[in-house]
Amino acid sequence: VDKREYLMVERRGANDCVAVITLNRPKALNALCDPLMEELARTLDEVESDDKVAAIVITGSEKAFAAGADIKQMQDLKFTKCYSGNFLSGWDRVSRCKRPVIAAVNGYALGGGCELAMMADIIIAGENAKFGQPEINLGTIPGAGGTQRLPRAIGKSRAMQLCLTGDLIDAKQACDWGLVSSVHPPEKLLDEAVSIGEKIATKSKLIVQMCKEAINKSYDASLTEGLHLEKRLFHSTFATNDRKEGMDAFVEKRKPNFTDS
Ligand code: CO8
Repeated sequence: VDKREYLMVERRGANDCVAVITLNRPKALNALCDPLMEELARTLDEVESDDKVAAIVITGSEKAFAAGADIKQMQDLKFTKCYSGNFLSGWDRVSRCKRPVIAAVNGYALGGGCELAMMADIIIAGENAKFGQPEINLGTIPGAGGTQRLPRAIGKSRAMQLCLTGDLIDAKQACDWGLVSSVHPPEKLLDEAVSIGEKIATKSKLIVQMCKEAINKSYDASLTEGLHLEKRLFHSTFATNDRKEGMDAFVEKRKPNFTDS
């Protein structure tokens, strides 16, 4: 395990194909301060440039995935500095990963923590997880996608209710509402995330990247635009060796041997 200032990095799964990044700022329940987010961004640059890595897991502790942006860091911040310094502009690095990102959420995922989880491609939760956008209690609003990604995930009425009341929901509710894809005993959560990553690692990285790009487009494009991109990416798969290999292997009743090309 490579221990850094605010996080730990390790390789898990067959052939070290899954990079696990564990947020590690226990004294502040993994509150997201600028140096932590900068370290996360640098770490993502690093793991993404490693060809062995097919998927990335981001997790926290059993008590907290992340309890939000660092309130102490924001306490005395003024509008002028926020605006002119473009506060939080680099926080969306996770949403720009080319490899699939799985957020494994135990404990609190609040405010910026919930937003960080929503930047991942897949969220799975421990039974003890709690999600919410409590910014309203602090006299502010979500600033890293909560007002945009949450309604897309769970619908307008539920997102409004969470953001306007600041109420938290538990893992079961989050799963029923479609924010997370599955719920697990807390101690088994990381293994489950790694095994999803391992399964993805058996596919072609190139085609996985295209599929992820197409699905993410559904988040912010019109249906016509999204369908157009999907069709173009689908067509593009026919320019790859892996598409030919996948179909050959099916017809020859054998396992495909993808080369990410
Ligand atoms: N920021 C800074 N410190 C925090 C934060 C936080 N968000 N959350 C917890 N801490 C600190 C506490 O101050 C405490 O430190 P200390 O021991 O020095 O007093 C320590 O972590 C432990 O916390 P608690 O004693 O409060 O632990 P409890 O188990 O009693 O309570 C809670 C846990 C319920 C999670 C509680 O800590 C809490 O309510 N935290 C704040 C949750 C919150 O409001 N989050 C939203 C923050 S605002 C935000 O995220 C804005 C997003 C804007 C964009 C962000 C871009 C990503």
